[in-house]
Amino acid sequence: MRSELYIDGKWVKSLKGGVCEVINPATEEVIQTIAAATAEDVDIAVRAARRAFDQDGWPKLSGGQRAKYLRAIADGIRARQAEIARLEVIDNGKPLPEADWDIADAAGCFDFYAGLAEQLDNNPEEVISLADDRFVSKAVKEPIGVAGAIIPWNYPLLMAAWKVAPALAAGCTIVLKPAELTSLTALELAAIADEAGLPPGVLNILTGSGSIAGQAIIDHKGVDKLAFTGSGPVGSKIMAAAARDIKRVSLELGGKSPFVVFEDADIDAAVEWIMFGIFWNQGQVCSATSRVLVHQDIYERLLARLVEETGKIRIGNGLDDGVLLGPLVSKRQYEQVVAAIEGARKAGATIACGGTRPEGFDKGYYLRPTVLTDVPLDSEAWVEEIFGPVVCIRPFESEAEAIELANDSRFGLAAAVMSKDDSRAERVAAAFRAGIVWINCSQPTFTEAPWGGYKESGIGRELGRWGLENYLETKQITKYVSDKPW
Ligand code: TXE
Repeated sequence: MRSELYIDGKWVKSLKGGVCEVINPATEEVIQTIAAATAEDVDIAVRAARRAFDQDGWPKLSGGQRAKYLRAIADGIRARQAEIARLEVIDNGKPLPEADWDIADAAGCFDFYAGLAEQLDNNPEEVISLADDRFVSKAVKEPIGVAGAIIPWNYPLLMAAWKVAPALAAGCTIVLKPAELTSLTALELAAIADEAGLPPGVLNILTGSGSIAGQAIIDHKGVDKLAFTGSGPVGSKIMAAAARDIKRVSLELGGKSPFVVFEDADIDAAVEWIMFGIFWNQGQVCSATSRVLVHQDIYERLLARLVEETGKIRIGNGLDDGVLLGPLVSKRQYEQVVAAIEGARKAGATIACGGTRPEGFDKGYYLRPTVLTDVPLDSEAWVEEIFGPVVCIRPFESEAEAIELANDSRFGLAAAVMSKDDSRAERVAAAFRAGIVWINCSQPTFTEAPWGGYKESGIGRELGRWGLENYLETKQITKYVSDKPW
């Protein structure tokens, strides 16, 4: 396990020597201490990233040359997949098969952006047709510069990949801060990039707190672009910091995503997707479909099946075979989710199942998966992101009512609809005010497809070619080609 900062191609201690503790959420034991970077460490890292961008030639490499590094990183992740997946489990708590999937997906993300880096070589400029033929004009894409990226704890390595892979593919250099709760696999990523021979300064990974290391990154004048995934309040701070220096900014924030199930849907399939949509990763998923709206004709039957199936979910240490639900990531997150359930109960909601610690666990931040009914529409439980294994479910009468309830949110990250009537499903999908819409499923995520939210769920899109655009500027080059004097 690594514990130092990775700056300018070297492993170094924080200048002030501070550390943070890493706690295994399944056992509550401290498993490691990691360096806590300060503003001085961040300054050294940003200067290294600047030098790598401005002088050492990373953006001048062809896309194909950068792709070779990205593919080497993908191979490096895959070569150590099993070991990194276990590290993710002891750091974050998620079940091992989920961690294994995340790590494979992170490797796939590097391969995907290697492909897009290569395409930059084939299609570097776009000729623009002008009404005035005395000029010819073209648009070229160039990397923005130094990216400062800050990521959360729910998908530690995958979120690092979503930022690092497109930034490097575009020709940017990057300073990344993982969440203080879950930094171990990001440090392994640094080690893998180092083994892949990535030039010094191109990728810098600094562990530490949000208020010190994170704040220093977002405030640094040497950073040209901020990329963030995390909570809304911190997203606002990041946008305010970006506004001061007109930094480019992309934000992926929270959600309270709806899942609309019509009366013609298969109940068993719907229950499976509902559970996947809210219990995967202990519900600590920005796109979790945490508000389920079910047509009144099947509501009671579906609810009964959901409660029955939820009761069968095996809870335990993510490293144990057959476990489907691990502990929440931290004591704070556990307490926050428990408080949200208690708040819902006080507001008049009924706890159909869950809501308490499972029996037999005296250590670890475990919580039974929870289904809430009769949740008032103006209560916090219905309106705010809970970020835990807690779903609110209510009946609706008509398509119009379902759409209205679904869109009645300040968030707009994701939304799902289930119906055998394809034209109805497409109609509802079109009516959702959300950046990601699933029909007859919930949560599948593809590196090739755009990811991001409407409204307070964020700005910009990650993944796919949109993710690369996040790290590119567009330059207009116009030439006067007429023989006649101007
Ligand atoms: O997030 P924070 P927290 C939501 C979810 C959760 C809540 C709180 O509802 O319950 O946020 O989680 C860094 N300058 N999501 O407190 O604080 C911090 O160090 C710069 C949804 O853990 O937003 C970490 O690296 N950086 C979300 C990152 O921001 C700062 C996933 C995220 O932490 C900073 C996680 C500052 N001033 C939580 N303060 C999603 N969209 O998936 C903190 N950070």
